[in-house]
Amino acid sequence: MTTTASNPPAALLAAIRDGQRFFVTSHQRADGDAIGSAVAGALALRALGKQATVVMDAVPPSFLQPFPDVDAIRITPSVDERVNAVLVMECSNLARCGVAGLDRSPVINIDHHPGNTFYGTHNWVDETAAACGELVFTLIDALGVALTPDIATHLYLAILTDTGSFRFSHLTPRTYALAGRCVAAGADPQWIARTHYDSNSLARVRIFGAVLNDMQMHADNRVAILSITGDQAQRLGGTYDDTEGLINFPLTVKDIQAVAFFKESGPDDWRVSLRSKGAVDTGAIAKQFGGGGHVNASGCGWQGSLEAGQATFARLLTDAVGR
Ligand SMILES: [Mn+2]
Repeated sequence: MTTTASNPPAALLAAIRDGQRFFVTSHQRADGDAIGSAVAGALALRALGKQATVVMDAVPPSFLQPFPDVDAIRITPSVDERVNAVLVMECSNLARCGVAGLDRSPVINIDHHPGNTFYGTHNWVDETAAACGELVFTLIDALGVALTPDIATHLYLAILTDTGSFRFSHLTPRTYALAGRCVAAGADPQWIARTHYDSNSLARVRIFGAVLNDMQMHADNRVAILSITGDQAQRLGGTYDDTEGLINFPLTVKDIQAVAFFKESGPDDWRVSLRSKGAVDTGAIAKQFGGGGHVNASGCGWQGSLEAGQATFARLLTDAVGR
């Protein structure tokens, strides 16, 4: 395991040092690493006396809005201006940012995702980083920018959320050292965690309760099938947005190896999300129905009754988890 991530390429650093006007962006459906990396990067550029505007395609989710300077993000489907460079954080390809016109300017690609397509004029991709925020931290050090409480807050947010609160892979002594430096510079771990995580709406909690209560179990409790209709979500005071992350919850049960979640998208028309642990391949199942994804996370459509869909996916997932 490496304990030190790579350093930014010299040409990338020079492009930043020599430039005056920048856009900074990240991926659609922004998460803590996307916002933390982008805003920390922009704040650091401004500390160097440069102009830096964060541009994104949509307003960030409510639990990210209280973080410093998030209200200054320019929300737009496209940009016309040319700038000296666009810093693209956390995007394995440029289309993922959802803002058109950024490729009018030189692109600086900073990412830690496998499968990055090296679409930038300058590319810095390091899969050993636990968060893109780790790379941004290294970049800020290389630029000689001192951590302010606001920059530290965003870098800590990026690291905290992309590591699943220090639970996932790629955690190294370096991750903790950087988090420690954020706290020393004024990031408040309790405020950041509470603001990000304790943000559920009442409707979301009620929807989780109702869907989990109706969960069907198969294969000796190793396969779980969930479902919800638009009417149900509405009756509980929410929308499908409130089901974000719900599918991962059954996997916190030790014995459950695979989960399917049906969401009604029309009469006899369902969106099916699949999740699994270990080698249980949900991607191969999704592919049979014209969908796709990875081994542990995939999705597809189902045309037919809910009952028939539940039976079909219960059988396929039971086969997948094995006897
Ligand atoms: Mn990330």
